[in-house]
Order: sequence, then structure tokens, then C-alpha cells
Amino acid sequence: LAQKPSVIWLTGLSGSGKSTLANLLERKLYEKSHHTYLLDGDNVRHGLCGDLGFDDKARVENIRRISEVAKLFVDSGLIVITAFISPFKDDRRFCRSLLADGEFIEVFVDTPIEVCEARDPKGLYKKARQGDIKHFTGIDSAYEVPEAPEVHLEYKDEAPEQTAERLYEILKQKGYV
Ligand code: GGZ
Repeated sequence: LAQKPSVIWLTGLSGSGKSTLANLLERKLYEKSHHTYLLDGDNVRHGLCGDLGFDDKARVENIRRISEVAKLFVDSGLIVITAFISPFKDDRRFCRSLLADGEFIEVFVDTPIEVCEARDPKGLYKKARQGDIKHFTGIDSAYEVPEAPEVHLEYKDEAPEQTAERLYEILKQKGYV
């Protein structure tokens, strides 16, 4: 199997669709016989980062640990897909700095906050607006928009499956997978 180990790093707001896209992308890569590992809140924030909350310091530490783990998985030959808000530029840059040139593929899942807030699958935006959740990204905590992501994926009205297909095609066309 010829595959380029890499980290496909999805970044975007809560409710932007990162996890959904990451799961669909992983399935596509699997169908093409790629070996992947998906890191997202479901398998990281309960375990490895179960002690961390959402203030700035905790987010920095969250992304630092995820970056180090992603690097280890790349060393083992995997294509790692990550789906975290990862709101701070410096932290995304940190992961990039751990890897060789071309191994870090930043994907900006660019869903307008109005769309994320309308989706609000877990009712978190509503709680944040009411002040029941503090430090909520996009409300009272910053999201630093990627300036030069490898992929800028606008994602608004399209079906998830179609968007994931579009992402896969871009990754393939640019030679990342
Ligand atoms: C942002 C929060 C917060 C606050 C809980 N701010 O939509 P979700 O629920 O499933 O995804 C969000 C997830 C964000 O965790 P990350 O590890 O991706 O964040 S970061 O990269 O910034 O460390 C959301 C939920 O956790 N959540 N409180 N205050 N999102």
C-alpha cells in the first residue's frame, strides 16, 4: 500500500460539521484502502484530555496533546484526521511544526456562525447566548480564521456527503492523498 502519512486537520466552529465530514472522509479513504485514524472529541475529550475544560489555557493544552499524538500516528504510517475547533493559530502552527513539509494539511471548514447557530445540534449556542456556558467559541471566546489553509472548504447548504466528496477530490487533486 502506497500512502502518504499525514495529518488532515479540520478546524472550524462548533456545529460547522467537522466531525460529520471527518467520518465521511475516513470512510472514503478506507474504501481506497488507506489506513486512517480519526481523532475527535468523542475519543479524546473523554480520555486523553478528560481533565481539560474550555478556557484558553485548556484549549492550548488540548491541541498540544492532540498534536503530539497525531505526530506519533504519522510516524506509524497512518493518515490522521482530526476534528477539533482548534481556534488558535499558534496551536495549529504548533502541530504543523512537529511534522515534515507537506504532512500537515489544514482544512478550514468554513460554515458561517449563523448556520452553525441555526443547526445547534446540542443546544450549546442557545446556552452560550443565555450565559449558561462560558468561553463559547464565536460567542465569548475567539476563533482565529486560518489565513493560508491548504483547503478552504465552504460549507453551508450542501449535503454532508457531497461536501465530503468535494473535500476528498480536492485532497486527491492537490496530491495530499
Ligand atoms: C466550544 C464547546 C464548549 C465551549 C463544550 N466552546 O459542537 P460540539 O460541542 O460537539 O463540539 C464542541 C466541542 C469542542 O471541543 P474541541 O476539543 O474541539 O475544542 S478546542 O479545539 O477549542 O479545544 C462543543 C463542545 O466541545 N463544547 N463547551 N465553551 N465548544
